[in-house]
Amino acid sequence: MFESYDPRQGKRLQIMDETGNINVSIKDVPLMSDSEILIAYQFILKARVADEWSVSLNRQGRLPTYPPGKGQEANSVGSLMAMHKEDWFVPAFRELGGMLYRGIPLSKVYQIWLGNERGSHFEIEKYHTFPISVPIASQCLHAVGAAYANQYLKNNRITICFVGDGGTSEGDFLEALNFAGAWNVPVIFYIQNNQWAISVPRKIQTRSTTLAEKAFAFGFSGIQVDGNDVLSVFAATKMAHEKAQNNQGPTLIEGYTYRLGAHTTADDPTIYRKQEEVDQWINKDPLLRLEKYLQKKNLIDGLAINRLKDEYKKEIMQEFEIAEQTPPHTVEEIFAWQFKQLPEDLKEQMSNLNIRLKGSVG
Ligand SMILES: Cc1ncc(C[n+]2csc(CCOP(=O)(O)OP(=O)(O)O)c2C)c(N)n1
Repeated sequence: MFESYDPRQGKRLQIMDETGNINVSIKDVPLMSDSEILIAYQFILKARVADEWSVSLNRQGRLPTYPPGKGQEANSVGSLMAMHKEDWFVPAFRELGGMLYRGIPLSKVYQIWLGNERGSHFEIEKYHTFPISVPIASQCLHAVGAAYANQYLKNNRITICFVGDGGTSEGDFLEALNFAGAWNVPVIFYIQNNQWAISVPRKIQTRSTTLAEKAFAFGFSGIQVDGNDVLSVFAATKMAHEKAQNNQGPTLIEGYTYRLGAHTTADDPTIYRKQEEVDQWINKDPLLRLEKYLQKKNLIDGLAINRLKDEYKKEIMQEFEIAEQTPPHTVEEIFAWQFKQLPEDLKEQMSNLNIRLKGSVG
């Protein structure tokens, strides 16, 4: 089923365009129902409101750092909606919408950006989600490990792993794809190609025409989708999921999208990119096209949108306050949650850190 959308032939899947119109000639992919589209809209909106508040909290001096995901939300929301609850979700750090869809408390995400390691500690078996991963592409190897374990356990769980376009140049990404192909494990790699890796544009990141086509070198299929179209994201992930469940191995999905905001709140993108480029992408906003579609179908109106925004704002502030009031992590907690049994070298590092910190206090 991926043959009709081969990225090497310049194909990119788009089901809903920028004006909110659905291409009815596309019949060979799974489509979202209107009630699913409404759910997707709500989570994208929630992530958008949280994003805007987070930048404002940073400017107020209450949140030291934050990586905005504005404009990219359809990628993680649409793909997570196509996965099952018990499948594994391995995020990078720009998948807020997907984390909200999974039900992970926003306070956990805020703890991370407040520098509190407790944000990495949540009920992993309840949410089937790995902690946020900042070391670029390192999570791809963890995801293949998880998928390998699931293959061994024959539990039919699929793993989805997120990475950025810059991450595709990392050795970890390439090693992960190689192992995934060689072992034929049930994993989906989802690249959020937001066109920029901080100030490095996608066009100089690699000579490949698309990122999706890299999959073929590792022996599995890749597909490029309009990452601002939640229906395409959902359809591609659903097909990849079915393929993995049928033991047909990994898939690489490239969500073609754009980071409308800064890389993080410490970045100033006006130094390296032109406003005209940003303006072009504002017209392709995933939220606006859904709004147009839902309004045309009388499934939402301005009043309901404002009501949702108010409700989300209240919840977001409550969650932020929980995170803000969380006591700082202890030295032990920095080491506590990665291994079931702490390896000897990390035990030594922990005790050295304790000695050093006591020394600097005394
Ligand atoms: C291994 C590693 N090297 C460098 C960094 C610093 N760094 C943080 S984000 C980033 C760019 C990542 O770009 P991309 O993969 O496209 O993801 P995006 O930030 O655009 O979501 C870099 C180099 C890091 N976190 N980890």
